[in-house]
Amino acid sequence: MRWMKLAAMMAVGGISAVAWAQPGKGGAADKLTVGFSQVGAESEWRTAETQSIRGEAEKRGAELKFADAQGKQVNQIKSVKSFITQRVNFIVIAPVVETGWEPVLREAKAAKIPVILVDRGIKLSEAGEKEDLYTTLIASDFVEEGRMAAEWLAKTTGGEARIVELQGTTGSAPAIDRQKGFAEGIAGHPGMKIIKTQSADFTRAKGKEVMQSFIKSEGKNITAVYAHNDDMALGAIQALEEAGIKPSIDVRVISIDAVKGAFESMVAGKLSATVECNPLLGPIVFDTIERLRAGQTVPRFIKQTDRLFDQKDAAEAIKTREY
Ligand code: GZL
Repeated sequence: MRWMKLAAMMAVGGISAVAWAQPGKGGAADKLTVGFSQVGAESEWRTAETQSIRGEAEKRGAELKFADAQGKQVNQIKSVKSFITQRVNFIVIAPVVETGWEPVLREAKAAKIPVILVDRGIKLSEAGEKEDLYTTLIASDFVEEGRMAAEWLAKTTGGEARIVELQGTTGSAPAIDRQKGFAEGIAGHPGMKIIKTQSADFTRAKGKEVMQSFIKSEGKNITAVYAHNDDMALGAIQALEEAGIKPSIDVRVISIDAVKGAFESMVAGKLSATVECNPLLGPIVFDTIERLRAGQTVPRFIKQTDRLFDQKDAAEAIKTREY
């Protein structure tokens, strides 16, 4: 069929095209089937992303086979294998961790099913990098998000802060890169030190628990909290308040995601600032699929733009937030 021949002709390097046949019964007129392997439901952000992708599939009349991995890569790999067996047209993966993907991506490639990574990237071996194992990554730049958080904290503290850090899921791209970006951002400020850092797995409950342990060991020594997502920050705020410490006044709290709960907390004068990481990726995921089906090429990395919000602009911004 036309778009398949077009795709085959678009033999390009550097940017991605679907240069192989699409499985499924027949032409582009067939109902599009997409297998989506989702990390889980660990945060407000994750829920918003799932709703966006599900909603867009419905809007476009595509069949979405959805698999929630409950935070386990083994479940994601099982789901991807099942999508291959079911001969879906495209596979979309939000990879819970960066490594361990090459074997199953090779199976998808052998089955001629294009893979789109959404919201988190992966690390491939040198050989893997050359095998064109996924078509594109649609995500934010987490290193940039970490830098933005650090720069805001440096500016508002005059470069003096004793920081405790709540890391996201160990081995995940956002945890690795947000830690990297923040460290780079404070490197130029000798008065800014990370005095404790630990994973709280992107959840509110763990964020509270780890923050309680930080308060126990560091107490009044803490002047700032950097959380890799809002859910952990909101848990940390609960721990601060229960210890009689005023969030944002005694201890500044900065995080990433910019979910509704974060805005409510900033309006209440508790969370100090948050860097947006847009989870509403459904439209761009399906636009990208349509471009590939039409034989067009897409960039290897489709970067989402982010911005920082703090208490100054929270009351106004909350009125128009979509997630
Ligand atoms: C970011 C995403 C992260 C969010 C967390 O793209 O992978 O995972 O920042 C979520 O809230 O759990």
